[in-house]
Amino acid sequence: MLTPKQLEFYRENGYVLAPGLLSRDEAAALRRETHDLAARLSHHRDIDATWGSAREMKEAQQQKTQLLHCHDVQFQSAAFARLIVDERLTEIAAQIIGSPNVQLHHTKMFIKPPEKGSPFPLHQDVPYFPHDRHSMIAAILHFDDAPLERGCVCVVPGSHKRGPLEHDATGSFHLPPTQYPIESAVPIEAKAGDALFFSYLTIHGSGVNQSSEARTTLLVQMRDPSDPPSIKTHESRGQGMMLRGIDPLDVAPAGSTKAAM
Ligand SMILES: O=C(O)CCC(=O)C(=O)O
Repeated sequence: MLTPKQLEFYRENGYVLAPGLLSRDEAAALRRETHDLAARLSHHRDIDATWGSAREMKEAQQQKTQLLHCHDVQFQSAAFARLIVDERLTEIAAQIIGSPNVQLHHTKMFIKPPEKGSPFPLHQDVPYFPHDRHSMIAAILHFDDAPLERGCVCVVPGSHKRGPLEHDATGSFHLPPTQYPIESAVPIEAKAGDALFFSYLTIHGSGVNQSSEARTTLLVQMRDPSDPPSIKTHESRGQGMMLRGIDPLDVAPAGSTKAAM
């Protein structure tokens, strides 16, 4: 649970780090799970998800970077299915969202490989999946230590109060890097087991992993189930799963109940 002070920090800044949400042993086990999954998937397809804009920027600096990725990992391994309903995660999500009910939007694992882990230009998540009441938050669970040189997540404190901003929609949505350089954001260095929570309105991104170790994370995107999507977009297989509480909107109309089988 967050303390009232941590919750107040979140309301002011649009993010909060929950140190040691998982033990280091749990983080190490989930790291193995993530890397095993990446190895399994890589046999069959290219799982590099480097943003087009990040690729162009790095190519201009003659640097080839990589970002190993998979969406909705709870369908790939039960360890992730257990993790996303873990009360240590969902209690904090409920506190931040301000609802006893927490619904999954999607999950995604990222491995930024050593020395060449791709950056994320600064952006908000809202253009990808806007919702009417902006209840959407992300929790980034760290399975490795993530100091600045490993490409830790960086945020612009208080930017969630600015509402949705105009993004460049060529390729991936991001803010103009000249106006919003990554260096203008605050690095949130984290330890394995820490979880970073932030609003989908908070400007965030991350730099290149220049270290000799991978940066491994799982991002869990969650919302209040009574906050409807503003447009039909970014739908995925796991969307709508209840991680905590109930879905008050998913009630079958009278007379539509199927006969018991
Ligand atoms: O993992 C990171 O460094 C940032 C991820 C991110 O910004 C996103 O998926 O929207």
